[in-house]
Amino acid sequence: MNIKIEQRKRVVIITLNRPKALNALNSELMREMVSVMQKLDKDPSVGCFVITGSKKAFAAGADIKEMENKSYMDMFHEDYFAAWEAFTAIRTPKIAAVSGYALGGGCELAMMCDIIYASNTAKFGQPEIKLGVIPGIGGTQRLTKMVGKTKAMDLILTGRLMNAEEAERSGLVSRIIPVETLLEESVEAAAIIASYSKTTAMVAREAIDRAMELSLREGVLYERRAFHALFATEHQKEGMQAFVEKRKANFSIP
Ligand code: CO8
Repeated sequence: MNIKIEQRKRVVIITLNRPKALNALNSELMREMVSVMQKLDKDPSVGCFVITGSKKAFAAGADIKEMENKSYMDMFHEDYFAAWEAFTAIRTPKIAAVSGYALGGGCELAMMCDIIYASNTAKFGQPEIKLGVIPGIGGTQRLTKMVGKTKAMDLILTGRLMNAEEAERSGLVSRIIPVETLLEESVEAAAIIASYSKTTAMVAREAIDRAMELSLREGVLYERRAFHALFATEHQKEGMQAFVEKRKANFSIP
């Protein structure tokens, strides 16, 4: 296995584990990760994922050695890396806990998660231009939406790396956490998310993701309909009753 999986109560930690290749993302790793997460996505006891790497590297990109000798026809017929689409379709919330290098496909993997926490040592970049290619797992699109056109152009055209402070300032990263406590604090945040209704969290993240795609008017309508739909759940009843009765809500009901 190219990943390690650990469950802590309702949080599943997935650690990329190809240390000799700085966690470069090859096809095998991608298949393992997607298949494990697809199964756990359906498990009501799993409320949040934390995806992490090592101190030195979250992931130093797609595996250059695997790609090096491929032809256009190989890439096209394999639809190389299209399976990462299945990763984005996983509906359980996902936190990327990034330490060290998050480059190329590594930065793109972090951006396919819902939240990015970075350690003070994190370095983000899309240096594909140095290899004669461009980002291929959504980098030109997601980075542009997250940090804006001029910063995305700067990063992708120069191939330079961005430290954690700049990444937070640019809106790519939501918190910077000391490297020693990155995983623990990320798991704590994941446990908070996982303590709420999984249904509600799924609906919330879907609504936020719509903001990347829809006009404001359509997005607000989508949100309102999703809000209405939550009144069909026991979790809305429990959450509101608990508030009125001045007690903690119990979202472990099915
Ligand atoms: N792929 C394969 N192996 C890698 C990768 C990688 N992306 N990154 C590092 N490694 C390997 C090195 O080859 C080396 O292996 P070995 O010991 O066998 O020589 C080992 O990891 C350690 O790496 P370094 O010795 O280079 O370590 P340094 O600390 O000196 O440098 C860096 C660390 C700066 C991260 C450096 O390794 C580096 O620049 N790596 C490449 C970064 C990069 O260019 N990433 C983008 C990859 S392309 C990509 O992600 C495109 C995605 C789109 C594809 C989808 C198509 C549809």
